[in-house]
Amino acid sequence: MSKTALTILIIIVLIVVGYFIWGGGPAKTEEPNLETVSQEMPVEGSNTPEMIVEAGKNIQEFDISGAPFKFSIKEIRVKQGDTVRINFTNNEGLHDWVIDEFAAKTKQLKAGESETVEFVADKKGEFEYYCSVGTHRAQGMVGNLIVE
Ligand SMILES: [Cu+2]
Repeated sequence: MSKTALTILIIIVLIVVGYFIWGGGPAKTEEPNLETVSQEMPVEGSNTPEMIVEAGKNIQEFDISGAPFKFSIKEIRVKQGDTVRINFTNNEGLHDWVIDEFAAKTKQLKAGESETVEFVADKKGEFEYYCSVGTHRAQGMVGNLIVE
């Protein structure tokens, strides 16, 4: 091996060793401690909606089931302008889910059937939703939609 080749080899070894000592190795830069900002969602029992933002609209989704003669959720609360999506499931008997002021209603569903209705809560106030089958409404199969 010639002297030149040996010199080049030594230089290469020094460069490689130097790289590992000072340059390379695992990066030890301290990652900034990213504080996770946890947003507390208000808990309002079972009528807390699942909030979905979809194509620019705020969708408040509620799963409501019906049985003689009641709805599983007696009160739902949304903000004016929200899109309200009701996933209505009938557990027993024949029922529907109707809200006159927003012209939204499901078909009359048999036990085990489900239907989804969607509408925009474009006015503030308190509105009653109910089951339109027979005298169910008078028997207490009602609930309140509150638009704030
Ligand atoms: Cu009913």
